[in-house]
Amino acid sequence: MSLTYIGLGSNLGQPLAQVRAAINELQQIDGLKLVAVSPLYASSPMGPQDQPDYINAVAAVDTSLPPHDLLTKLQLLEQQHGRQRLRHWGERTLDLDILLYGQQILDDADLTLPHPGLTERNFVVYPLADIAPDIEIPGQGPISQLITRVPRGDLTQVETVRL
Ligand code: ROI
Repeated sequence: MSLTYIGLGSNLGQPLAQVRAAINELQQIDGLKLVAVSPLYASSPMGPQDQPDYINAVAAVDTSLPPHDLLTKLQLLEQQHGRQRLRHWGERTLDLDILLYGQQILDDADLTLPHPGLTERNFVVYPLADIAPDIEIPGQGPISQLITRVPRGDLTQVETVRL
């Protein structure tokens, strides 16, 4: 089993409901056990500003699925949410990103681990630190260090999640 972290994001079609539903659906995936979920946050868009605010969270899952199998399952879940991606760095119904897969470093056509955006995104770094305050990001250092370089900005906690 590998401890992995998944980033959740939505800014279309009732984002709060999308993310809540996705958390429940993650628990239905065979070979995956949800270990922890950060609070849900509202965040202003990174990228074009003429799009709605996002709801973001990070989930910790223990999984027996290899990285690419996990990716396939997550992409299926995105599609079940009628995933729309209207433009590059634009709005989306549901985005599920593998942020970290154990301490694995990987870079191929489909998957880069750790996730390349991880270290500069407030909506990833803060929720990750909520549930993994002692984690070491492979090639980057401890999260406690990273967080000092990423301003919290207008990231706002919306609700906590009970498992
Ligand atoms: N901005 C925020 N705040 N949250 C996201 O999840 C998010 N996802 C993206 C881009 C378009 C980069 N901006 C985002 O993919």
